[in-house]
Amino acid sequence: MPDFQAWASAHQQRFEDVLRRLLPQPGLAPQRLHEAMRYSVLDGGKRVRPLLAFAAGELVQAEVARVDIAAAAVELIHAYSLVHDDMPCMDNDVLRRGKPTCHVQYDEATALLVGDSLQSLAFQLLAEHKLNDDAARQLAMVKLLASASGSRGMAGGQAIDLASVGKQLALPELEFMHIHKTGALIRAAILLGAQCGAALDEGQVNRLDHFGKCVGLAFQVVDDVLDSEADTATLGKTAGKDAQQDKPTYVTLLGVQAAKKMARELHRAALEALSEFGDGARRLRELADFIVLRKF
Ligand code: GRG
Repeated sequence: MPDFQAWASAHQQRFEDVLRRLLPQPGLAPQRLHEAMRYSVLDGGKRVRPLLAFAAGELVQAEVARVDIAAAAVELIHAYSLVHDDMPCMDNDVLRRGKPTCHVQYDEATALLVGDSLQSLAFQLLAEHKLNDDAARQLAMVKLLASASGSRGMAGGQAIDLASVGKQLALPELEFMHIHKTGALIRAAILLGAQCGAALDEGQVNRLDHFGKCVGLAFQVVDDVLDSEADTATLGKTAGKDAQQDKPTYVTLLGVQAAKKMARELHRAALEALSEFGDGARRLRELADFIVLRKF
């Protein structure tokens, strides 16, 4: 069995080709929009959400070609959220994944349309490809991604985030925001990967979802720590942005040491949620380790 690094980079490389194939091809009209969509999705990013989907797919012996589509749908939603988040009306950033942000490289109207089009493409993929022999389970996947990305999920979390600038949030409020803004899509990636294979019982789905909730929050706590400690070159995005924008974070609320302790506790709880799954959950466990120990 390959070690985690070999497993992850094999998937990342294969998945890059999957995305290249699924995105509108260069030269297809409208050319500038399609070029900007490819610019925003390809050649960058850790692909954490797709890797979580692949790991969950392994747990249920799903066909990789099916998980590829589910993972691509999640990654397109993620890419759209980054493009819109970077725009002047939101976070107003110029650097993403080590490159100029979409609205800087192209223009604001194009960035808006890139996000819109990536979101539509994500749902088109889920509707167009066979992901499960049971049509009702496939329909449930469409609903899952819609609620994870919409106003009761990621977009809602973003709305709370924008409203919280300059405010002092209590820990439960900060947690509520991140469970939606970052956590909802991470949970969806895991559950969508698992929906491509053999059905899990209700208890197993709940444990997997709890794992997703813990790693989703841990991801954000680590993101806050990195924003305060790492440099721009390492992150590929502007470091220190949270403090600069007077945004409440786990670091501003708890301090760096307590935030790191919280990440360790979430890591432990995530692994605990997988304790009954046996060796099939090996890659999920390794991804939880990666998310908490990552340096970028
Ligand atoms: C615009 C509807 C809408 C939502 C935006 C996800 C999000 C909501 C904004 C991103 C801003 C941000 C820095 C969030 C913190 C955590 C996070 C999602 C970081 C970026 O994800 P990574 O680290 O990025 O997985 P890569 O580039 O590796 O894919």
